[in-house]
Amino acid sequence: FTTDSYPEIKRDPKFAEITAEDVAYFKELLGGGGSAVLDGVTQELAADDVEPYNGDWMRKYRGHCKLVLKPGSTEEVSKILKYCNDRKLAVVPQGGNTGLVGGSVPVFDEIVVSTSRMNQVRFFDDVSGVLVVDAGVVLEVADQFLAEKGYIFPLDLGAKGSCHVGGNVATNAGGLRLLRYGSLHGSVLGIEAVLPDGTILNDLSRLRKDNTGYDLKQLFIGGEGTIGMITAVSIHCPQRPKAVNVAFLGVDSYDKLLVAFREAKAQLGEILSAFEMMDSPSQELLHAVRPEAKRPLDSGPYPFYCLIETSGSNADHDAEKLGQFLEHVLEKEVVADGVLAQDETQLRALWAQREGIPEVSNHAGGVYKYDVSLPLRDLYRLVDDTRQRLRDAGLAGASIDDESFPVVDVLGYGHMGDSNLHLNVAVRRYDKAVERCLEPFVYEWIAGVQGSISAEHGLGLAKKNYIGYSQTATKIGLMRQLKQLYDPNGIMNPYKYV
Ligand code: FAD
Ligand code: 2HG
Ligand code: ZN
Repeated sequence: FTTDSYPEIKRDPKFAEITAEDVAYFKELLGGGGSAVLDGVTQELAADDVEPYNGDWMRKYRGHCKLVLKPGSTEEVSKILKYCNDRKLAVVPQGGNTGLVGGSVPVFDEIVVSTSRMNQVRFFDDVSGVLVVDAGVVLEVADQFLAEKGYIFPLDLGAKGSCHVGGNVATNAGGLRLLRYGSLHGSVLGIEAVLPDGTILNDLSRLRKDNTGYDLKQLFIGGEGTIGMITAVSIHCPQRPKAVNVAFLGVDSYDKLLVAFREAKAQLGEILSAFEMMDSPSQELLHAVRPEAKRPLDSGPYPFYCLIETSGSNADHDAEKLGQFLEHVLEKEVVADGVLAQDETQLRALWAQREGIPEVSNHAGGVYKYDVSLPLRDLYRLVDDTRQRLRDAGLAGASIDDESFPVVDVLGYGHMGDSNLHLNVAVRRYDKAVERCLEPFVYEWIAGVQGSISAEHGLGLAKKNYIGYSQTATKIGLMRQLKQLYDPNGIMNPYKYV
């Protein structure tokens, strides 16, 4: 871990410390499977048992919580939050703990309230496609349930095997097919949430249209656990496409990639379901870490690659369209080489070229991640400028094998179809000099082109000091007022962005 402690953040003395009486209350409430208590409070579990809840996926942020609570129902969440609010005990809601901005783990000794035991499908209607699930249902489990009914969850991402639907909604996750299925702000129909004082907000609407006043659920979508805990979600799910086709292309320049994207929209229109971009450093790192993986193209390497997916209802028609598109862009020399997946195994292998990048990005020791929205034309320039800046500062070399530099390489990839770049600076160790070189440089750069410092991962702890680069003082002021309204004691996910 880079951050065992946060010298710049002080524990707020208004929060109480957990006592043996508190633990006794929670044990009484939750019984056997519901509470895990760290050695030192009741001597029940060793520190190791709490460790996974204290550390994040990147091994970058680390808290010191002593208590993890696993309620099994909304009523239990309500009792927990009411008790914590009365006692002024701080709380961190946690789903699958796959978040990438340090929002899902405590900073000090906040109590983790995990949704892992709230994992039931509550309702599904196979005419409307409306699904209602507990917040702790794993995304992939929800999608498999839907697959059996001929439907698909309108969100997919690399962490699907671990992340929870509640966590997805709390972060307003975007993922690999936002281009097709839109944002959760559109597909989520309703939520059930518990407010810090224990009030249960039952807004589990199953209606697509409902214009009766302020749409309060939207505040919880992307709220990152700062105003309440989501306990269930109602979501509109589309029919599962019968035909899915994937192409993987090598491209000689970013300008040509822009042309390829425009052509894909023009020629594949209604069946286009993903347009993902990967640069050469991200692919080289992937193959350096996984030498057994076969490269999709016989030619190359190319400075850029893209993965194009189509989803439709007629396999022959879609394959023909994608084939014609590929022929066209090859003939016009927009792309240099390309391959079409011939079966499910190849399709998965092509997706692995893209989905595997986050996992290899911190292989050498660590990674600085920037998840940003930028105007498409400027998107890759940020990667070039960042790489140059690190080289000029003597922090990055010309080759990933040169171990005398802290930086391994600068990777650019992401959801190009949504103008969402993932800038990853892979490092051998977390290093203050690298961090100072990157921040606020990256955020200033983004603000300079009117981009957003967080496209889909949220702000959490990582970006709490930088929100002003993307939001006006007026909006930040309103956010603070809303936080005060919903959570006057400030117990929900403190020290994070608001
Ligand atoms: P956690 O990490 O547990 O929590 C995330 C935040 O939500 C925290 O602030 C937490 O306090 C809050 N929270 C969690 N549950 C609740 C709840 N029930 N009520 C209120 N607040 C809650 N993200 C994308 O957007 N697109 C991607 O393509 C994508 N790909 C990823 C790939 C990998 C390999 C990994 C590791 C992560 C990826 N992510 C992506 C980031 C992450 O998976 C998503 O943000 C995910 O939605 C988080 O869900 P979770 O259950 O793990 O939430
Ligand atoms: C993805 O699109 C995720 O793969 C993760 O959003 C991006 O790790 C990252 O930077
Ligand atoms: Zn992403």
